Amino acid sequence: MRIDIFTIFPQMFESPFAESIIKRAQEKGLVEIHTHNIRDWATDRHKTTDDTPYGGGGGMVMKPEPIFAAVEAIKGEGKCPVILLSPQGRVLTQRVVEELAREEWLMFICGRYEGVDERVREHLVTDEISIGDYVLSGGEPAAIVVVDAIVRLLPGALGYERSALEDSHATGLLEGPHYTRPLEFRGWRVPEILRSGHHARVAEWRRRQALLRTLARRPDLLARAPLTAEERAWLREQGYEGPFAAEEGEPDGGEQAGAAGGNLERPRISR
Ligand code: 9D3
Repeated sequence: MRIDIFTIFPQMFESPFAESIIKRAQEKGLVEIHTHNIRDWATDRHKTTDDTPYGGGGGMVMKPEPIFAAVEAIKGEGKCPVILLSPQGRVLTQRVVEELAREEWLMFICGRYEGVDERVREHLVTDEISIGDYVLSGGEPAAIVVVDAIVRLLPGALGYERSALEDSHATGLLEGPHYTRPLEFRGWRVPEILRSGHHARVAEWRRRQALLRTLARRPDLLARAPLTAEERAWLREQGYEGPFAAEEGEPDGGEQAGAAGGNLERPRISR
């Protein structure tokens, strides 16, 4: 995969991309990441990338010419999604990440100030993504988040780390507790079941812990998680009163699947 990022702060990407999984994925040739300074395509003496908004109202807007010039110079006759990171974009989910991870070439434009000239959105951008409902100072931290989530899904990117298939968001549930040595720390002991050696019972305990934690913290996820009939019944006993998704093989929606989230498909397993 090739990723091009357009920004007025290319240095913001240096250390995040020079560590851990993203670093190794680049070394292995799984992804090639290029950052471009939009300012390099500004043509005036002061390398201006922003200007005051027509109609007034304070703040600054990113000018269209340097952004078009930068993206067109790199794109050439090629074709690829051109994604604007913006608070008005569709909200990033693991499903969106999986969709983007299937592309061969992606471009990201990072906005700053109050936003970018609308003609960039209308005539250059093919997709717009937000990473959630909170205010960032620009698109750069969002681009780092999106690239991180994509790169770890590229085949071969995860070494001995847990596979992407086991991700909590692939099971549709939060993860339960994890423990390592020492067996006793400040008087707090590791649950006995984990030392029992009964693999099936350990697996069942972990699944129950995941269900309990999801019920306590993110009950909205239970509406979409793939759950067995037994698990649903058990969750009802634990006090869950919300909807469930269809079971494997069931014709449709179970009891009003997705009514809470509006997302009717269950989380996809990536290959
Ligand atoms: C002061 C201007 N804001 C009114 C509240 C609008 C605004 C414009 C630009 C707010 C934030 C930004 C900069 N943010 C991004 O470019 C951004 C972002 C975000 O703020 N939250 C979540 N995802 C993203 S993706 C890009």
